[in-house]
Amino acid sequence: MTETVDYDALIPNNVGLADDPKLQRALEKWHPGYLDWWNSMGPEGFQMADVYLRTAVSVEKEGWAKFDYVKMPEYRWGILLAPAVEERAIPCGEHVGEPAWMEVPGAYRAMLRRLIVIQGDTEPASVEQQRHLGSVSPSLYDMRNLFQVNVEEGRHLWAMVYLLQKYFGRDGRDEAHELLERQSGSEEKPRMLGAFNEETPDWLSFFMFTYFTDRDGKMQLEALAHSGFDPLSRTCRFMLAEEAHHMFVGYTGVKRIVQRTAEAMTSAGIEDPYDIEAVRALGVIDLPAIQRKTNLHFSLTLDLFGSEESTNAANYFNAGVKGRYHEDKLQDDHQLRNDTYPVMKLVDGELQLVEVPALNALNARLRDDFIEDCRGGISRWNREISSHGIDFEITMPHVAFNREVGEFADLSISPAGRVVDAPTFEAKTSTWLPTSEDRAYIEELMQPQFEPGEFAGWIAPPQRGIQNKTPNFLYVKLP
Ligand code: BYC
Ligand code: FE
Ligand code: FE
Repeated sequence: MTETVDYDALIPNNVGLADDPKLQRALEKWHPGYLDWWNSMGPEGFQMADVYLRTAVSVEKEGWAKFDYVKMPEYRWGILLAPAVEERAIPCGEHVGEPAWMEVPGAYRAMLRRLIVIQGDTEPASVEQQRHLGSVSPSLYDMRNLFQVNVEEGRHLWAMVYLLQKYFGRDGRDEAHELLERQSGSEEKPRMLGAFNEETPDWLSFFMFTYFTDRDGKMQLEALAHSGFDPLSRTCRFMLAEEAHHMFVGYTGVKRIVQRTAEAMTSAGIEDPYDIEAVRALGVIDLPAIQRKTNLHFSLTLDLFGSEESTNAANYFNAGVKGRYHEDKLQDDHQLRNDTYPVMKLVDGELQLVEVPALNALNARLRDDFIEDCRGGISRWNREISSHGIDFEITMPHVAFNREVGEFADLSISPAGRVVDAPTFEAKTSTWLPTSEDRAYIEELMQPQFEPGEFAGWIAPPQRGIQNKTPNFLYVKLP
């Protein structure tokens, strides 16, 4: 016998859940499977810990950032939509200016379902990828941030499942079920997009992932926030508010690592960042290894934008189901019928920009917007390094480096953007991408530090804690 759950109380929502018995029934069916998934695939070993988490209980200013101790399986995964914009119009494509859809338009049902499923699939995937990291946290502060990210990605899954169950009938319920069946890295039922089947083996990878890959989340959500399907738009707008913290975790995480490395080098009198043996003897992560991780996570994330030229993307835009980044701020006809956009391609053995119809180049465009958005944090990492008098710069590799999707998938391109042959690429891989030695060394560093206010030796403490608490606040009470 199943217990009756008061879903309206359990799930903070602003979607009128109490008055929607059909949706309640669908959630009642899905919820136990979600909890099973969370308990078996979510943060391993800490389900009983009391974690100082932010919980969104409403979208109002006072409501969306309530902090308290909570055991993760009891987190209140809300279904929250950003406030409706009155008389909102479809922002792009052939229906531009028409009233936004409150229901799924029949003609675009398959398209919307697919986009929502792909978005939904990434959310639990990231939780699966990060499930082993808690046990090697460099501090309770970092552990709390990891779990905050995890519960919010869980909530993002709820957000997509809400849309599927509310608007897509039986198919939607089937898709909601499948979202709990696929598994990151699985042979038989992998997650849908490449990067979400990769491992996140250590905390440097976690920070790179939240800096780069969560930023793909930001870009895609921003584009979907301009959907003509209003419930999707409102859902994504609220998710974006949470995404900022995920990227903050990544940005500050890498910054604290390079800070610690630079400090340690300076106090030991090591000037050469490439004196790997000497740097590693200090128990910190050498800057070239950090560059290799950057190269890896950046290139994996670029693949998430799909092919540079895509008729799928053109169809999404034409239909008005997915906009561009900052669609509302762009000054053009929002239809792109006669426009072109420069896309990088290999022409006569050289990488060159080629003008192509703008409608077909929307994936390339969003990817370019992403690359711009990555710059700020990286230059602040570099300022941190140079402030310690160390001569080293972390750079974004060329867009064509190490790609498996799109234009450059079959090419061998160096991080500097030079076309090389396959054997050269092979021979250089160990300077361009993380090696097994890097992995073994970093793994060795991943020792738990669970004393309040203490931090592992390879990462500097944060400048301040979460929600005006100090870094030594008891962010996680271990059972
Ligand atoms: N891996 O026409 P194309 C996030 C497939 S992250 C495997 O270029 P399209 C988060 C593609 O499906 C944001 N397959 O594709 C971050 C297509 O297959 P079919 C997630 C790939 O559709 C951190 C074929 O190749 N949200 O939220 O224009 C933590 C042809 O490609 C990949 C979204 O992505 C790949 N990387 O573009 C937690 C938004 N790339 O049709 C969460 C929704 C492409 O031939 N998704 N393929 O079977 C989309 O807008 C689009 O689906 C994509 C792909 C931009 C992903
Ligand atoms: Fe997310
Ligand atoms: Fe995220």
